[in-house]
Amino acid sequence: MIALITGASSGIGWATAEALAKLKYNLILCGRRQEKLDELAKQLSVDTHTLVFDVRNNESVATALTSLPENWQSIDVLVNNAGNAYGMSPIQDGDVADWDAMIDGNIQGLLYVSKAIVPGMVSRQRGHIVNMSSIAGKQTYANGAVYCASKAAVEAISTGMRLDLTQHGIKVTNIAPGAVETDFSTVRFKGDKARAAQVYAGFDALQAADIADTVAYAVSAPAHVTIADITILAAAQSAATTIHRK
Ligand code: 8X3
Repeated sequence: MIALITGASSGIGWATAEALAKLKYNLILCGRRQEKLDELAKQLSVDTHTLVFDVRNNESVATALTSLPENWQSIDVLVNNAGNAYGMSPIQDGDVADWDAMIDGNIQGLLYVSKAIVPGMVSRQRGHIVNMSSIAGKQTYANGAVYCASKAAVEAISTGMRLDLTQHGIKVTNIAPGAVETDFSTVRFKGDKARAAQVYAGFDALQAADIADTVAYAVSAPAHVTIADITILAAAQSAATTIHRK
C-alpha cells in the first residue's frame, strides 16, 4: 500500500510518515526541503520516494506528481497535510502577502495536489483522502480571520469530496486538531520563538504524534467504516482559544 503525505518535512506530516510506516505503508514524502525529506526517509523502514515541490505552485505540483514512477502511481492514501499560518492580527492590520500565502497553501495547495491524485483513485475505484483541517476551521477566533477561513474551506472541501467520491469507493477523513506543539506558531509569528512558546505554555499541548496516531486510526478502519471527521483537543483545551493553563 502506498501513502502520499504533503508537508512531510516537519511536524504533523513527519509524525504521520512515522505512523504510516509502522502500518507498513510505502511512502511518497512531499515537502519543500529535500534534505529534511532525506533525513526522514533514512529512518523509515519502508520504501520511500521523495518529491520536492511547493503546493502553492500548481505547475510544480502537477510536474512532480505526473513524474511518479509507475510503481508509485497507485496511491491508496493521500494525506493533505501541508499548510501554515502566517501572521495573527486584526483584519484591518492584516498583511495581504500573509493572506495570499495562507489561501494559496491551505486551500489552493490542497486542491492542486488532490487534482493530481484523485482522478487515479476514481479510476481504481478505491482510495482514502485525509485532509488536515483545524479547530480553527470550526471556530473562528479574533485576529485569525483569514487562517480560520482557510481551514473552514478545508472543512467544506472535505465534505464536498466525500459527497462526490463515496460512490467511487473513496473515503474522506477530515481531521481538526487543536493546539499542537510544532513549529506552527514560530512560523505564524515569523520566527518569534518567545511568542510562539507562550502558545504552548502552562499545559500539556498536543504533540504531532497524537495527530499522526489519529491518521493511522482513520486509515486502519474496517472497509465498511469511514471516520469522517475528528476534532482533537489537548486535554486542557475546551475550545480553539480556551485553554486551562496551570
Ligand atoms: C492550529 C490550531 O487553534 O492554533 O490550526 O488555530 S489553532
